[in-house]
Amino acid sequence: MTKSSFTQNRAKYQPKLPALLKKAGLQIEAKAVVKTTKSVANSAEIKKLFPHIYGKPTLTFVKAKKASKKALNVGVVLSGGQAPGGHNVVSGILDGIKASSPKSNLIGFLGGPSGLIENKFVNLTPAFVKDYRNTGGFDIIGSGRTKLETEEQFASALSTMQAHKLDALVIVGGDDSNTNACMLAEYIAAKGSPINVIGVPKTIDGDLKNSEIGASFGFDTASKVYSELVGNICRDANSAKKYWHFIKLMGRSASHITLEVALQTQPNLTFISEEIAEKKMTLDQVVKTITDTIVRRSEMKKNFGVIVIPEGLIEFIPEVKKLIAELNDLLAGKDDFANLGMDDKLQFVNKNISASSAKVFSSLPMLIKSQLLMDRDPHGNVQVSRIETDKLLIDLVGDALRELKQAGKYKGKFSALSHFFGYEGRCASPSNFDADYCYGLGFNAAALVSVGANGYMSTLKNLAAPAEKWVPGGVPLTMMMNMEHRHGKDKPVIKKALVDLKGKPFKALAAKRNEWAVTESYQDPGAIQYWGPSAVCDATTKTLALEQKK
Ligand code: FBP
Repeated sequence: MTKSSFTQNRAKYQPKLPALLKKAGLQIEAKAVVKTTKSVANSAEIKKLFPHIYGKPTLTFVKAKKASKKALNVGVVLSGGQAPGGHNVVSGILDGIKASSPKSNLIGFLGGPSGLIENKFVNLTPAFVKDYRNTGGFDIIGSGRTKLETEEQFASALSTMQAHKLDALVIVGGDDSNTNACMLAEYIAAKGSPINVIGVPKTIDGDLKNSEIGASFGFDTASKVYSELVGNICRDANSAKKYWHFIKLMGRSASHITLEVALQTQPNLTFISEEIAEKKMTLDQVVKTITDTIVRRSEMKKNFGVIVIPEGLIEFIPEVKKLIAELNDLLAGKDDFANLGMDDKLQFVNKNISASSAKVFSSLPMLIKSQLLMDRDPHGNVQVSRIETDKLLIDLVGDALRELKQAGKYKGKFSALSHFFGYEGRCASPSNFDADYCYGLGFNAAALVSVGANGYMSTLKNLAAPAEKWVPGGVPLTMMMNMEHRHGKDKPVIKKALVDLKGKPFKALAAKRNEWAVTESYQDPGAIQYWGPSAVCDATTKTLALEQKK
C-alpha cells in the first residue's frame, strides 16, 4: 500500500510499554503467580488430551539478576479475521527479540496457519517492518482460517519450525486460532522438541477474555469505528426524521461490540443475543419488541429511529439455534452438498432434520434459508456475517406493521434502511489503546519466548490503568479450554466469553434502554483521535472501564 500523510505521521507514534518491559527489556525472569491451574471446564478430558502442557502455573516477570543476551529465532502467524493492531504485535515481537540480542531473527508465515504447513514465509527485518508500524490490517503477512487437525498438518508444521531452527512460534488469533496454538504446543511437547508456542489474544469480537485476559486486541478500535458510524446515523435519523435504521454489527457470536456501541451512541433499541437466548425469545417476540417500539414512537409522531442488532442474533434465538445445530451436524463432512441445486438442498434438509426444525426452516424467507445452508468455516462456524438478519427483520417487521395498520392499531409510516458495519472496522488504524496493547502483547510474547514458556498466551493485566501500569505475564492456554460440539463431534476448544447479563456493561444498558426507546438521547462519540489530549486519545472502551471499575 502507498503511504498517506496520515500513515507517515502515525508511523512516528511510539507505543507505550508496561514499565517493567520498558525498563528491563528482555532482561527478565519468570515468576509463578498461581502454581497449578485447571481448565475452565471438562478438566479431566482436557488434562487427558493435553498431558504435556496441562496445569502449568500462571506467570509474571521480574527484572533478571543476571543479564542474558540470547539470540532468539521466532516465527509468527496471523490467524483468523483481521483486527486493528496486528502489525504492532509483529513490531513488538521484533523489538522484543532484538532487545535480547541484535542477532535475533523474526520470520512471518504467509496467509495464516497454511503458510506454516507449506513453509511459505518472509523475513521480517526491521527495514521490512518499519512501514507497517501503527497501521491497521494484516497485509504484512496475510491471514487465514486453516484449522490444524491432522497428524500430517502437525508434522509439517513441526518440520517447518525445525527447518528454520525456531525457538518459538507466536500465533496471533481468536479462540479458534489459539485452540490451534494449544494443540500445536501439545504436539511439539509430546515429540520432545524444545520449540515453544505462544498465543496472542486477537479478535474484534471481544469474546476472548476471562479472569486472566482483560480484552482481546482490536475490539477497542473496531467498536470505536462502528460507534462513530452509528453516531453519525443517529444524527442523520434525528435530522431527517423519516427513516428507521436497522444496523447489524459484526461479532460472530458474542454481542460485546453491539453492547459497547449502544453504550457509546444510545440508540432507540439494542438487541443483545445473550439476553434473547436467556429469555428464550422466539423470532416473533423479537419482531414484536421492534413493532411495539415503532408503534409507541409513531404515536409521538416520531416515525424514525435507530436499532442495533448483533451479527450473531439469529443463532441465539433458541428455535433457530436448534435448527443450526441440526444443520451443522447434518452437513458436517458432506462436501458434495454445495454442488446440489437449491431444490435438492431443501429436500435433503427437510427430510433429515426434526419436524420442529423443519417448521422453523420453512418459515424463513428463501434468502435466509440459502444463507443458512452456505459452507461453514474450517472451524465449523456458520458464517453469520453473510446472513442478512437486518433485512430479515425489516421484512418481518414490515409485515407485522401492515397487519396492525389494517386492524387500525398503527397509523405511522414505516420506511426502513438496512446497514451492516463489520469489515469497515477490522482494518482501521489502531487506536492508541490498541497500538500500545498490541505492541506490548508482542514484546511480552518475546519475553515469554525468552523464558522458555510453552503453551502460554501473552497477557497484559490492569488494562483500565495507563499503559505504563499494565502487568505483563502469561497464562497457560489449557486454562481456557473446554469441550464443545463442533462438526458433529465433541472437541477441545478455547471457551468464548459471551456478554455477562449480570455484568456492569449490560446493566448500564438495561438501566437506560426504556428511556432511550422513546427519546432521542443519541450520543455522537466522533472519530478515533490519534493526536490530542490523552483523556480523548487514550480513552478505552466503556466495556473495559465498567468491567474493571472497582
Ligand atoms: P476472528 O474471531 O477470527 O477474529 O474473526 C471475527 C470476525 O470478524 C467475525 O466478527 C465475523 O463474523 C467473521 O470474522 C467474518 O469472517 P470472514 O473474515 O471469514 O468473513
